[in-house]
Amino acid sequence: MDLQAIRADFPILADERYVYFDNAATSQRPRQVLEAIDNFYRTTNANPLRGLYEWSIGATEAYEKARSRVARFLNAERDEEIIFTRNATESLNLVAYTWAMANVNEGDEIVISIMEHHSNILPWQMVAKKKGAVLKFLEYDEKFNFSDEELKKITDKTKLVAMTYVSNVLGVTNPVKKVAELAHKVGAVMVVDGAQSTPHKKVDVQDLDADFYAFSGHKMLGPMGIGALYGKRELLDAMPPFLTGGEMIETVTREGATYAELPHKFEAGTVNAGDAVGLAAAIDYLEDIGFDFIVNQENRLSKLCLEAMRDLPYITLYGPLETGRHSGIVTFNIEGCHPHDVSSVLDSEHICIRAGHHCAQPLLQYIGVNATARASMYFYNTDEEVERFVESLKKVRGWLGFE
Ligand code: 7TS
Repeated sequence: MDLQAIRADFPILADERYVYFDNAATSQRPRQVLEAIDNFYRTTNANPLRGLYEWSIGATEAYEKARSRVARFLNAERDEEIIFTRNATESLNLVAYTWAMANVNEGDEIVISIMEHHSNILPWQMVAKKKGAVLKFLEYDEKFNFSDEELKKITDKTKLVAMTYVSNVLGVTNPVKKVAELAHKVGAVMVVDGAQSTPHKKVDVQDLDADFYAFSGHKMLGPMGIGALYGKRELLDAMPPFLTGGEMIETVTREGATYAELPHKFEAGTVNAGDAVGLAAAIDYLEDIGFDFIVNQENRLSKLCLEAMRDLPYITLYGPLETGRHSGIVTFNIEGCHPHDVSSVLDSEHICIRAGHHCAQPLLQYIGVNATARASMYFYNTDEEVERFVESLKKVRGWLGFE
């Protein structure tokens, strides 16, 4: 695979002054995705799912083709198990407001992990509060694993288990398939937050036996404003709608309404067809590159980065020692320097990283820090960029007056 040819597909990467290491926040987009969106609006645009004329029918077809593409990508059994949303956050809220509000009751328990992004914490806190349920946290051990003892928090009282497949701070992959099995043994549903896994690994929702799987398009080369929720059909069918209004109905009278079949029951209002088409193009691109290449490249870059950083005595690294467990994510602090200052110094060298709590405050409290810096690499990043990043890191303490 020719990395320079891959980079040439990404217009923004042509400006080589910049090193973009904030891919866990959002990825960059190749021209194939930009062109697919552009082409939709130039040639196919009309309001999908309602018009009876050629353009509207074309827009509907493009939208439904994109849904099929997502279904195939995740190995969903049926297209109607894919609900388009704005992002992973909306997908998780959909499950909370519909399935959970209808099925979680007083005294029931919801189990999540301490590693969750706020988007996979707050919806469950809301449900627990409204329903008088108990929210429990699974804590990981010194090797970043959940022990069998810890997993015993999943009990007969558990109604729902939610866990991120890949952590946006530690980069580790969690055993969601095993946890789904434990959840199912006690009759609970398993919600997987796939925001950080879908960009980096082949996902098979049937193999994982996830009941729900949420992800965002923008972290995997797609546009912002489109994501999806996979849900098993029997569950989605039995759930009440989330948002109500146009397009999600069958009939409406003065007194009430009956709802449309799946997936439209969960897609109220004019849908985001242009970005769904962009997401399908992103999936085509990722599959053309292949997840073997993506995983190898991320692991190689993580290794290079971690090995260089380990030699710097003033750096604390968070996450496993094994370089192959990082999914391109390297989280760290520099002794005496606030991560915001680290990020600002790096910015002056055009190096883009994230600093702060990464929307995972309970995790940072568990680690015992208020904030960290985070470099997150994707398959289009290069060894030279890692070297530039590490060289700049070596200057940070000097610039901040420590040396
Ligand atoms: N879940 C995880 C594990 C995430 O990393 C993120 C975003 C979300 C959910 C929410 O995704 P959204 O597209 O709905 O916003 N994570 C990050 C991050 O690490 N830096 O910026 C956003």
